[in-house]
Amino acid sequence: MKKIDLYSLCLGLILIPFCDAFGQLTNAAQIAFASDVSGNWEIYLTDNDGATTVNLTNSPAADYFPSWSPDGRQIAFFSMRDGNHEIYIMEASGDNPKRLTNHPKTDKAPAWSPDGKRIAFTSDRDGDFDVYLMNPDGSHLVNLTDDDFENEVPAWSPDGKQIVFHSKRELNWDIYVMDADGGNEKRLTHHRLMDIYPAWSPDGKRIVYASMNDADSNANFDLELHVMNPDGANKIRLTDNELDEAVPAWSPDGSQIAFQFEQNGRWTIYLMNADGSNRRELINNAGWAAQPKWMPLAKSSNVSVKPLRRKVHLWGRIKQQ
Ligand SMILES: [Ca+2]
Ligand SMILES: [Ca+2]
Ligand SMILES: [Ca+2]
Ligand SMILES: [Ca+2]
Repeated sequence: MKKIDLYSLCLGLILIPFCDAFGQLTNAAQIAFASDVSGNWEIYLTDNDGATTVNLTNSPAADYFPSWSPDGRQIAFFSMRDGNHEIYIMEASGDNPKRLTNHPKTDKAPAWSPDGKRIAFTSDRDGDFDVYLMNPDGSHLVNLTDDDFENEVPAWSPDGKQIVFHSKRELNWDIYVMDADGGNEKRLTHHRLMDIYPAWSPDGKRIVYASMNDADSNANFDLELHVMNPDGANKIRLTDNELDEAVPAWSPDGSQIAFQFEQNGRWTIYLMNADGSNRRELINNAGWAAQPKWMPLAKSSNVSVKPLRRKVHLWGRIKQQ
């Protein structure tokens, strides 16, 4: 059966939010994200036009924040399925989920290292949120930011030598960078409002992040996406509107950025070129959609992600009716 026939079959069930078809995604430009459209948060996979979407987690508990392994074969995420937020990994098909952390405090925001050997994440197990590292089997846990501040949402430099994160100090959030062993910490933003969710470009030359706009005459204070050099120089604003943009992620070739965009009081997912042009909608479903992460390009030509017999959502098709 051809793919188009599957779509036709599912379109007959247009009032049902998903269709239990045997569809599969192409191997190109897959984007993982989190959404609560089914009634609870799940990790989904979609292709580069958002038309076909597959639920990878299918767990009644909340599942958030996908992070690809560098070979594209696995996805780390965090979930409430065991009673509190813990870090898990699963195959990119959604199979074989494994819990890596086991602690009553919150463990969240995993980020797989470029060499695949470590997972950075955020935990408040030592009293405030710090950036930790562990192996992909949960062993060799290290607290990299053992201080009295809130340090959250680590992201790796593409060479694996540095980690960028956001931290709340002096009552506002700014972007910081440190070596991957926790040393040599440097502050990259000095802006009096919020600077959050940094992500390093695949060529290592730029960091994209969300910054709260204090320039609007109406004092709207919304978030805009910016890019800067890894030393904090050459800051450029990429978006300009009165709604929030946040949680940016680079495409593996560095040409595009996926991000969350606020619409009607909820998050949707948009794409744009890395210079801010050609802005377009990827996911706008009946719920919230957030935390887009592009599948890595490296080695992915050998990877076959075919979540057969999982529920295929057709929001994009429904949206076009
Ligand atoms: Ca879930
Ligand atoms: Ca925990
Ligand atoms: Ca700031
Ligand atoms: Ca904005």
